[in-house]
Amino acid sequence: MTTSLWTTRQPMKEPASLPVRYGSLVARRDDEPMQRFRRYGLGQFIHFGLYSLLGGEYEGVSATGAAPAPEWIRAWRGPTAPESWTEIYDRLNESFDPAELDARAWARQAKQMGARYVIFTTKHHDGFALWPSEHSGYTVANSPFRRDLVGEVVDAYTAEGIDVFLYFSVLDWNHPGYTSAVPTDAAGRAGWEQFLEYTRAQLLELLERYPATKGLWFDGTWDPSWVASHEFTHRLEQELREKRPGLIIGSRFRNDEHGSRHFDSNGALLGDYEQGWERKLPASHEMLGGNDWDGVMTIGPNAWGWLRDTSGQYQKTADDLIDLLMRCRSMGGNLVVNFGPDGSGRMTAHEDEIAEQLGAWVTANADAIYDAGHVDLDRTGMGWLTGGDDRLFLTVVNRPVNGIARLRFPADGDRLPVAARMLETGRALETRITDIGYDLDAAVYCDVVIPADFSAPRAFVIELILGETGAGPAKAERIDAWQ
Ligand code: JFZ
Repeated sequence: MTTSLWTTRQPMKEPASLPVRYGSLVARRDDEPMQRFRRYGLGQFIHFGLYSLLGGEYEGVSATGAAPAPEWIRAWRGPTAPESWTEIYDRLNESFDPAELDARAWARQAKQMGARYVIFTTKHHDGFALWPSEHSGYTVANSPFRRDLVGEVVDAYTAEGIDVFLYFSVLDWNHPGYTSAVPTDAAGRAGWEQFLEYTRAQLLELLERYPATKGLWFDGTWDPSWVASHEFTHRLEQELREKRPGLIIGSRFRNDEHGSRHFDSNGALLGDYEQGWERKLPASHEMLGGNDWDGVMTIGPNAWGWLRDTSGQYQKTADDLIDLLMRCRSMGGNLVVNFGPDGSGRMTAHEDEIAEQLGAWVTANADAIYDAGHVDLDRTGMGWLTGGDDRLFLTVVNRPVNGIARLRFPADGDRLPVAARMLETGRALETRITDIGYDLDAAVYCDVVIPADFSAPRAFVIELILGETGAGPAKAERIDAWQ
C-alpha cells in the first residue's frame, strides 16, 4: 500500500496571535464521554440516503467520473448526465422504500465487527432528512418508507452498546435559502437567515428527539456563506453544548472570524477532536499536537454511498483495514470504516466479508486496540506499536525474514520488556536484550524471536510485559514467565 499520497495534510498554520473573538470554546476535555471516545478504537460510518437508490448510475448509465462520488450523484454534469437530472433526483423521495432495511441487523454486525461508535448520515448534501423533521417537507415522512430511520438506528446501536454520532451536512441542495456565496442583496440575505434558522432548528430537533446521541459529525461547512456566519455558528455551538452537556463536536463545524477552519487563528482546535482526517491519515503522532482525532475511511477509493459497479476500483481488504486501524491506534486515534448499504438497505457482500474478518481479528487482539494508545518509542517498519501502562503491543504487518522482532528503547528509560508472547494464543516467545554493536548508539535493543514454525494468515500481535530496568530480561526467570 502506498502511503505518501494520503498521509499528509495542509501544514498547520503557525499561531498568529491574532485577536480571536469567535475562537475555540473548549479546552481539552477529560470527562467521561471524551475518555470513552479515546477508547472507541474502531467505528463504523454509514452513508445512506436517496443516492443509495442509484448506486452511482441511472438507467444503466454510470456517473463515475462525471460526478465526484456516488453520494454526490445529484451533481452529475456533462454529456452523460440525464436530461433534467436534478429534477429527477429531487423526486427520489417518492420512491425511497428500502425494503430490506433492518437497523438491528446493521447494529449486530457492527457489534460483531468490534465497532464502538457509529456515525450515521441524518442528512447529506441533497437535504433529504432521514428523520421526520418538522422543519422540512423533504424527509422520510414524505416517502413510501415513512419510518424514522434515524430513530431506528439510534435505538438499535444504543441497544448494542454502540455510541451514536449523527452526521449532518450543513450544505443543503434542497433548501431555497441555501447559497454557497455570501449573499449580497436583501432577498439573498433573508433566504440565508431562514436557512440558518432551519439548520439550528434541525440540530436542536435531532438532540431533542434522540437524547442517546453522543456526538455530532458535521460536514459541508466549507462554503463562503457558512464561513462568513462565524458569529451564528459560535453561538450555535454554545447552544448545542448547553443543551447536551458532554456532547462531542468535531472540528469541522465552524471557523473563526478570520476564516480559519478546524483550528482558530491561534492554533486552538475548534471542537473536541480533529475531524479533518478523511481518506488520509496523519504522517506522525507529533503533527497532531496532542489533539484527539479519528480517521474516516472508505473501503473503495472514494465512494461513501453505495456504488453498484466497482470494477477497476481497488477495494480495501480486511488486512488493509487492520493495518490502518493499528496505525491509527499507534497515533492515539480511532479508525472509522465506511459502509454504504444499497437501495434495499443491505450491506454489500464485500462489506459483510470485511465486517466478519475484521471482527474476528479485532476480537482476538482487543487488548492491543481499545485500551492501548500511543507509546513514545521509535517507529518500526514491522508494523505498529500500541500500549498501556505496563504492556506494549507490536502488531506485525511486515514479518522480518530473519525471525527477529527488534525494538529500540531509549538508554535512559526506566522500563524494558521482561517477557513476550503471542497475544492471540498466549505462546511464550524468547526475548533478549541484544548488543548489536552500533558505535555511538546508546539505545537498548530488545529482540523477540518469532518461531520459525509460527504461521499467521494476517497481521499478528506480540505482547510485551514491561518491567523496571535492572529487573529486565537479563534475568532468565523473568523471560520464562510464560514458558
Ligand atoms: C464529505 C462529503 O462531501 C462526502 O460525500 C462524504 O460524506 C464525506 C464523509 O465528507 O467529503 C469531504 C469533506 C471534506 C474533505 C474531503 C471530503 N476534506 O476536508 O478533505
